[in-house]
Amino acid sequence: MKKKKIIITYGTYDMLHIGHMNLLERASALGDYLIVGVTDENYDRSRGKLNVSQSTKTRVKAIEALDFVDKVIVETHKKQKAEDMVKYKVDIFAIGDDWVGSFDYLNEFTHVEYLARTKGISSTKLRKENFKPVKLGLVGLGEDTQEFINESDFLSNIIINRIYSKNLNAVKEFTKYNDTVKYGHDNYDEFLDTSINAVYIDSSVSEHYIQIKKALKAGKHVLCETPLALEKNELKELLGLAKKEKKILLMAIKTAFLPAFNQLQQELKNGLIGEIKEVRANRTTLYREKKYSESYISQGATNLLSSYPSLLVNKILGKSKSISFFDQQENGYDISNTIITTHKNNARGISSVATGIKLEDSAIISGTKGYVYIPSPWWLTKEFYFRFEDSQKSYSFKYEFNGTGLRYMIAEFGSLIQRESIKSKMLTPSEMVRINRVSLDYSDSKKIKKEK
Ligand code: C2G
Repeated sequence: MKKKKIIITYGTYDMLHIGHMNLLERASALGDYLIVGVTDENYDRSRGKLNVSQSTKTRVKAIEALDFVDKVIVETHKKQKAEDMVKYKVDIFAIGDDWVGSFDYLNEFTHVEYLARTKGISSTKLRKENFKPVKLGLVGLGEDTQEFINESDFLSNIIINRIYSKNLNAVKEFTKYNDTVKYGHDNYDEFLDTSINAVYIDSSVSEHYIQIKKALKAGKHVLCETPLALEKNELKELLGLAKKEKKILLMAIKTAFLPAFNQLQQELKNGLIGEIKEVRANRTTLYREKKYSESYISQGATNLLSSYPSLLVNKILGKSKSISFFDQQENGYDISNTIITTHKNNARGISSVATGIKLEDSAIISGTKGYVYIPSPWWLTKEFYFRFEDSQKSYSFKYEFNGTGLRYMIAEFGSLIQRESIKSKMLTPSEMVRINRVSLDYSDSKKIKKEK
């Protein structure tokens, strides 16, 4: 029997349109069996496609429904195309001619064919016609505000034009010289009463709870720096409120949304390093050297930084059974803290955070057969290494990373709003509760010490 002629093609297929259909039909006509690789949203973000409006699941379903498509696979990483050519014994790799030259390297495995692209139609155009951009207001004016605005510029579905801060003079000064943010407020209720549909809160931690609560009640989606609340019942109340109002409440931990960080979690699932027994991660910033204000620094290293290592520990080891703190205090607040948690199967998490001492900001995930090393700063994950007893055997993973990392988080927030989905898979409400708990448990432990 003659072997079937196998064709493969790849794409995002956001808002499937006639241009995609024409290409798929033509690709299918080249052979007997058409495989379509649909890009996973995390992979799309890693290759700079930040504005995809539909989830991977929705896009896969749309392609699966097409008569001339025989098999749908999900594309998750750059090297996958070469792997797929061998795995599926592909005869022809077909792709639109906007990619001419880019995939010539695949000629080593198969025959590469570039097909004419349909003119006058694109996902970008359809997104513009079908989705209103998210109007985002900024709460708090600080050292990182401008960076947040700059990073949002890479997202076509986000518009930032308003800011609130208690400091009217600073707001006036900021809006006077800012190219995008033209409206300033020093009255929070008035700010919430405008046409914004979401807020990003980067104020002092003691203000978070009330600002989140008011924003949710006013029907706004919320992205907020950590911790979200400083009391256990407050956090529960906020999450309950978000659910009731059908609004997103997301912690602004940028690491959770980085393509490489998500890929690391995927890679760990293959069990290569055996049973995971320990996660070590540090996060230190000498804010004083970076000229941050004393009032900012006095919020304490645990409040300011612990969410990052806690994210890693929680993602890898899950819920903790116990928690202990080994802090160093100066002027009434913690300049460093080592947090040790115990977990199921006798696993442990060891994280150090500091604003007053500098540590190596790397992370190591250790298992019974090997470990993963993420170089400093691990929380801006760009690469990681699998290492074993046999030092000859090692694998490295490197990813593209653009800007300061914030854009991936803002992209997820914007996508959730547009997809009318209130939960992020990259940072779930129960993970947020566990991460926030570290700050709460630490402040409880200090209260107990004082009482004694
Ligand atoms: N396409 C087309 N005509 C259009 C728009 C797109 O023929 N007007 C083709 C593209 O050339 C591509 C396919 O439709 O072959 C999917 O396009 P996108 O969804 O934009 O995906 P893309 O970013 O091109 O994916 O691994 C992913 C691939 O490398 C490329």
